[in-house]
Amino acid sequence: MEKTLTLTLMRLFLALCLGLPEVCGRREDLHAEVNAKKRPPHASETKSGRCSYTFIVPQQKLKGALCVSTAPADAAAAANRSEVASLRAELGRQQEQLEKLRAQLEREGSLATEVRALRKESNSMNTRITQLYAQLLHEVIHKKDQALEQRRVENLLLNATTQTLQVSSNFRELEKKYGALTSTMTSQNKLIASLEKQCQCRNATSASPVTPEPARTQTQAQSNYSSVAGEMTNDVQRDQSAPPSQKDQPTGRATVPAATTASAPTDHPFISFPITKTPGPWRDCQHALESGETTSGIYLLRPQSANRLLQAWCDQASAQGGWTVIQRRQDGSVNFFRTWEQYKQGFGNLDGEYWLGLEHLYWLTKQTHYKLRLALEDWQGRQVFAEYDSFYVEPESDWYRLRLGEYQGTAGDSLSWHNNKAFTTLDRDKDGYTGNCAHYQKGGWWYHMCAHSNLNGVWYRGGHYRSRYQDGVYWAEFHGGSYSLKRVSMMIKPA
Ligand SMILES: [Ca+2]
Repeated sequence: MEKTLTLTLMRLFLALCLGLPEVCGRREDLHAEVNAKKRPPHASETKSGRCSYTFIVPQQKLKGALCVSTAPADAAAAANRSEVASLRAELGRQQEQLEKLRAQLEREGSLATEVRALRKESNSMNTRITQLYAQLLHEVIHKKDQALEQRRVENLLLNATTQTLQVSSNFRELEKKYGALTSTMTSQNKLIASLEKQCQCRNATSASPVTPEPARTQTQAQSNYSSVAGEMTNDVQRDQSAPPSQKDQPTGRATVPAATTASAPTDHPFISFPITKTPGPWRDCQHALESGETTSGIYLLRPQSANRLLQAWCDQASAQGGWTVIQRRQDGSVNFFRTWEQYKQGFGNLDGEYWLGLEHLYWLTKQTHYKLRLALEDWQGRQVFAEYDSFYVEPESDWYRLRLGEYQGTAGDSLSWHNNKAFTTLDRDKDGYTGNCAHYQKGGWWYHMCAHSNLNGVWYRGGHYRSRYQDGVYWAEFHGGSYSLKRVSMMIKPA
């Protein structure tokens, strides 16, 4: 009886196992083993594998035979096995699918990382592109500016080139004109020289010869002026309108033999002066005045620290006296269109028209502080003056450059414009003009570009003159540049 119950319980357990495939899968072998070990041989065992139904009944005393049908249970087990197999296959498939999905997921994960990295890279690239764009923009603007600047410079260069060409063509034209004028002047000089020769021949043949202008001299001072018929030093500057007559000559002046005057033409002035008023020598005319020499005349001077004697006209009457005359014009008797060497040493007649000489001027004004006075007179007898409170000239190495102080006077200031200018003569061009001012103004002066005053110019008779150039003896502030003054003198005195 107990054996039967145990069997029933075993079957029930088996049925439960089959109902749960996973448990059953594992338990089946165990069940088989249990069956093999514990189940005693039984009559119903012969039909094992076929039982499929289990009935649980209350424990009671069985009477009669117990019949258990096993056939349906076997069929169910078989079905369960096939189901298990199919489930297993399904599980396998699902596991396989799961593996695939995992692999895919892994792939996608790495892909996502890659995408993120790419995105990051793209962002940085965008930033860089923005930067580069800004840089490019800046460069484009800068290049535009540069191009504009270049165009501007090119235009300037073009303008400058055009101007240069124009100036050079103008210069060439002027050069041509200058050449033509020079040749005209040369031919005129030649003509004048030949006319003078003809004139001299006629005078020699005539019974009563007229003393030629260059031959006149004075009793006190020997004339050193002569009309040397040189190319540039002839009488170009002489007033041609009316030659000086006998009445222009100072009274009491005797005509000396030609052997001592006209036959001895020289550029060196003031040589062998026979008589001076007093023994001297004086430092200057102020020194003579202070020593009691109160009459105007020729005095012998020796500037301090200068190993040279010179003579000059002392004006002891005008403006308290003591004036050393350094230049005088009054009758056009002396040619002032001279060379550098002549302006350096001086020329003319000490009691007439003369130029004291730049070298003398240098040594005189080196002694002390001098002032300059210019006395001017027009053809109506009107007299004016200009004074400069300081005056000296630099040495020859600096072309006797003019150094002038403050102006005062009644003539107007026509010399300050020449201050600090070098001296220029026909053969030494030191002026600020492209050509030589001395050629146009026909004198020697501290020319600038060219002159507001030209006291060494051509002495024209009568005031207003007609000439191609402003070459008269003029003081621009007094009657302008086309009026040639009658009397002019320049003199110096210690300030
Ligand atoms: Ca010049």
